[in-house]
Amino acid sequence: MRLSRATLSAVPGAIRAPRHRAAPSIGVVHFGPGAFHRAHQASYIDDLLDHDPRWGIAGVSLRSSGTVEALAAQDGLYTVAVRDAQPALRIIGAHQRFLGPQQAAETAALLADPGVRLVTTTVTEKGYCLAADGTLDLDHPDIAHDLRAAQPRSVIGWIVAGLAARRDAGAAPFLPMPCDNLAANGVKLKAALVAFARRRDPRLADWIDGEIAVPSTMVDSITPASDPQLLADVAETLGLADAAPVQRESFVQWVIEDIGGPALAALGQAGAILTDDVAAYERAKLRILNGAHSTLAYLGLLRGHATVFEAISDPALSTFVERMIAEDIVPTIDPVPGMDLPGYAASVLTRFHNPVIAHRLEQIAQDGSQKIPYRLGDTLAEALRRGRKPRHVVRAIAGWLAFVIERIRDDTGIIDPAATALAELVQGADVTTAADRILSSKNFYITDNYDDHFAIIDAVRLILDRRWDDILR
Ligand code: CS2
Repeated sequence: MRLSRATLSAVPGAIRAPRHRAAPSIGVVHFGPGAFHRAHQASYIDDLLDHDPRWGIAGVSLRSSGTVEALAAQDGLYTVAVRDAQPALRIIGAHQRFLGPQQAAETAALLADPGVRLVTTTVTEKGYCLAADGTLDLDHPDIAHDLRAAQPRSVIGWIVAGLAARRDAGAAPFLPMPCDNLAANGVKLKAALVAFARRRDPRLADWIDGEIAVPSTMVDSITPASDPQLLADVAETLGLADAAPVQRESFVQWVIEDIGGPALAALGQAGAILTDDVAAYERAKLRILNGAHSTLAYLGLLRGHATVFEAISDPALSTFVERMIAEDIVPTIDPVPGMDLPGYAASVLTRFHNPVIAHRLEQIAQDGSQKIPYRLGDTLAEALRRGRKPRHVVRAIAGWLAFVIERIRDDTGIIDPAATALAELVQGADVTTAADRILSSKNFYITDNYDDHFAIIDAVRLILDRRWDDILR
């Protein structure tokens, strides 16, 4: 038997499930209903729906229809497995619909519907189609397509189309809110929307610029990709088959720039932190947690580890990461009152030591060209401004380059939107030249400081020679 509204009563009573809830209406359209959104944001909204039925979610996938079809077949229900010291399962019923790339007319109708007051996105860093300087890449194939075509392909094209429909109908706009790991994600999304609209309709661009506020957010919960073991564990405990469960740690955090309005008030009631200074939270999370994650991913894979738990249990690597956080990262973040950065850093390391979560380093290693600038590059730049020498961060960035160069040279390949461009720079070049070319390319902004540039290249050579005593000291 498969999980669905009809079989919900068969779910063991001890498992939290949306059993006696008034039918929610759709108040949120979410682009990118992958594992992270379903484990994180949907948990908050699921809590909210217990007492406020206005915020049901329509999940829209712009790329693939597989998971969306599986979820539609389960009436939108799925399991979140919390994998931690106290494991628990929970059935989420926050989604009223799941739409795939073929259902563009339905997506357009929802965006035009004034009942939809919030449009959120988890499309990963690359989904915003930004150039290395953080502004919209007008040459990006999806953006070029959306500037010509009536039916958008990119999330930028969709949000602008939705806002245009509201304006044309004289209806109140929705609130666009990005939920990906980019620094100042609200500022970047807003600028991208305005830049896109500017090319199509300058008056629309002025209207978006003047009328639409886009809050920045910080999202956090470790969410490994679903795997066959998860499906088996869930089926056994539930007594029902779930084709689309997700897993996460118990820790969840959602910090939102408080720009007011009903959607944020509702999310605040559901446990999101509303603040005037989201940037401090973003910086701390991106640079400490994600910076350490990427460091463990590249250096860990090069040292033969497969998961975060394995990598952080490697004493040399874990000491290196601890020192990187304490000596390079924490001193370059200005905390806000009440923020305890060393305490936060310690809690992040404890979370990495979770033995019941198998978070694959290969998953974290994906899309490095999009992640490294926010996670490690910003610390490098900030250290330079403060006259500090962040020697661990230099080596961590070198870890990414060493990983890229080795994978391209031995033909195992990398998963990255810039994989082809990176391969062109690496092929036929020695290590020094390959690293130098990547660091010098305008497509991959890491640093424009001469000393850091060459220090990174030296470290790449040491890593590829497996001179670990020199690198991890
Ligand atoms: C990870 C993040 O895959 C990755 O790159 O660093 O997904 C990380 O697990 C989350 O940001 C934690 O909130």
